[in-house]
Amino acid sequence: MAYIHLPKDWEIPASQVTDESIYEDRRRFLKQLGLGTIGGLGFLGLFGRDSVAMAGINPDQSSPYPAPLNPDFSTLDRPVTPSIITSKYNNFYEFTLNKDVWKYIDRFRTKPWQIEVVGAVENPGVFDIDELVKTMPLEERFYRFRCVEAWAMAVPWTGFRMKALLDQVKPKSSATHVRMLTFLRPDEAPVQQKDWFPWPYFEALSMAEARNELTLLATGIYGKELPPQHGAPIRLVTPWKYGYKGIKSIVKIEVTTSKPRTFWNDVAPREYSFDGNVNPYVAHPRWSQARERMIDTGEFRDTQLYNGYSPYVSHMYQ
Ligand SMILES: Nc1nc2c(c(=O)[nH]1)N[C@H]1C(S)=C(S)[C@@H](COP(=O)(O)O)O[C@H]1N2
Ligand SMILES: [Mo]
Repeated sequence: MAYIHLPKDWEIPASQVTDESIYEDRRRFLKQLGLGTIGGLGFLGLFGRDSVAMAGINPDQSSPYPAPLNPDFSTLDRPVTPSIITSKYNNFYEFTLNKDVWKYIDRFRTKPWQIEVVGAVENPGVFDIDELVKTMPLEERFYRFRCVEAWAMAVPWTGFRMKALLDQVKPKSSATHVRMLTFLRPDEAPVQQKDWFPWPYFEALSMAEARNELTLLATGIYGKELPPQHGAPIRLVTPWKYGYKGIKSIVKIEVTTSKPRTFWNDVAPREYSFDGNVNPYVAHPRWSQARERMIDTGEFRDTQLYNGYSPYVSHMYQ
């Protein structure tokens, strides 16, 4: 596992770099939502500088950001990881096998972007991302995030439930799974010029997982549009699963009538299961999954079954 070397000033906890105006803006935002100071003000101190954007009501009415915070997902058991850390510590193998994806992302064009939704559905279609963010019910949620490599973070995603999109295209009764595909553009993504992996990256969920309350198609993070290294313009977020299930920069969603294969399970089946559910009791063949390391503070925490999301997901695995 790689270590990250952080400049000294990044080591200041977000709670100490958050200034008064952010508290005030955030408080006003919550009030306008009719949420008052839900969750107490404690968690507000956990925001980084980027929360200035997410805190105020955006005067640009045409922007969908910041989206309303979902009160059911407004607090976590750990501080939000500052964006300056998470935007420079990414897995996006199309660009590099190291974490410094941000250095290799300049050629990647994420606008315009369309996503095709096809397969066993009544209403297949091609959706423009600009349209989707205007028409889908965008919301903000704080989620824990756990990579199979045993590092962890906590981030505010903005997106909509995958269920909302599925309800529009209407899966047929024969539908069992949802398969998702990333772009294939070797000109823009240098590692796609290599045959080390079966590009493009592909992932899948069961229909129940796809429709689960927690499953988001994210278009934003920290109250803004996703930056390219996080999988712009649209990526999957399934917080009870290891990060590799969260396919980035999706171009196609296919509703299927049998269980699809998945990228990492094809590449190394002993190391990466189809399910990819976070589980402290099932070790990776090369390391324990009992603990996780927060990427900002370096603090170790006990891994939680389903990453702490059992109440939402355990019924799917009985
Ligand atoms: N297309 C694509 N999606 C991907 C990956 C990738 O290499 N390519 N890496 C996965 C892994 S292993 C992780 S941990 C997360 C990382 O998401 P983040 O960089 O936004 O933290 O993206 C996932 N989605
Ligand atoms: Mo990962």
